Amino acid sequence: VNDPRLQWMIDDKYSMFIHWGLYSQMAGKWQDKTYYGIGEWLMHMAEIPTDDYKAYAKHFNPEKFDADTFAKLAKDSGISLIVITAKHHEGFAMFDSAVSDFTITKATPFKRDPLKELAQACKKYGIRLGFYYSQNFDWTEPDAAMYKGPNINSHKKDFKRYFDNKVIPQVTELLTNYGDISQFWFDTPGNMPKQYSQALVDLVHKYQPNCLLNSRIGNGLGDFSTMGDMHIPLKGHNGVWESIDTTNDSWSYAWYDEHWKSPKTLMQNLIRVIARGGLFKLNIGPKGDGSIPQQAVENMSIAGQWLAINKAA
Ligand code: FUL
Repeated sequence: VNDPRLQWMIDDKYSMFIHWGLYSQMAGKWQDKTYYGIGEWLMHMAEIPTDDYKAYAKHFNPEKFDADTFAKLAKDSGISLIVITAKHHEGFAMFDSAVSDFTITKATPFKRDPLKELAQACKKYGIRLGFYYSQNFDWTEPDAAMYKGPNINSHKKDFKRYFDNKVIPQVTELLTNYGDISQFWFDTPGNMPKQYSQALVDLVHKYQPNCLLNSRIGNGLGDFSTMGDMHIPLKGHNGVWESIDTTNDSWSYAWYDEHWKSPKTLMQNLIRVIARGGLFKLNIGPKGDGSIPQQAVENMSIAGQWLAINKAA
């Protein structure tokens, strides 16, 4: 590798992904109707009006959330990095943010900042922390990509306004209030112009020069490549690359998704990725109450056991 900052990732090979947000509480269901697909896309699939979606935050009270459980699961699974959704396409901040009221600290009865608690737990267990942030899609912001709310036809989109007033300040908060951040995982850049991807690179480098960026920052930037969702390239890929997979079908928790991958399937995926020179990121979707489905826990640690044996050999 040319960039020595990437060495720890290459050595570790295995990381944990967590999809957790307001959608986890909805669990794939809106007004008694189930929308099959991926849980975190519920707002889009069910065409939930922005105001109704935002108002739902008062039902989100993940009292079973225990940051130590996640850090310990990582440790026990031989994982050195946890990347958690700070803001997904739904636009909801899972952290305390000064520039939005649509946050877990202000809009829910829970009021706590789970990312702060996770940062502390990670520190305690010696686990690295990373954040997922949806920079281009934000379904609650009229100026962001893919907004479908009221007045969508009469609204004159100004992406820069959304970017300057929400993305830059929130990413800054995430880079300055949570200690060392090892990875910033951006997503779905679509046609976002290069100046925005570059602004994010610069911002991350300014505050956390060792923080690594994935290719979904867009426009050919980023320190390593993330393959398409659940894709394992037949012949590997150039440079440092990762495959992302999940323990069942959906990334976030959905009540109907009992399609847990068998240990054998997960093991095969992991081995294919590692053998082709890649890194493996495996996702779990905690429930709306903050607890982790037991199968997800088991799948996470099984893959880690194999890796531990083979790294030692
Ligand atoms: C995708 C997103 O749209 C999904 O919701 C999920 O976060 C996955 C890891 O990336 O492209």
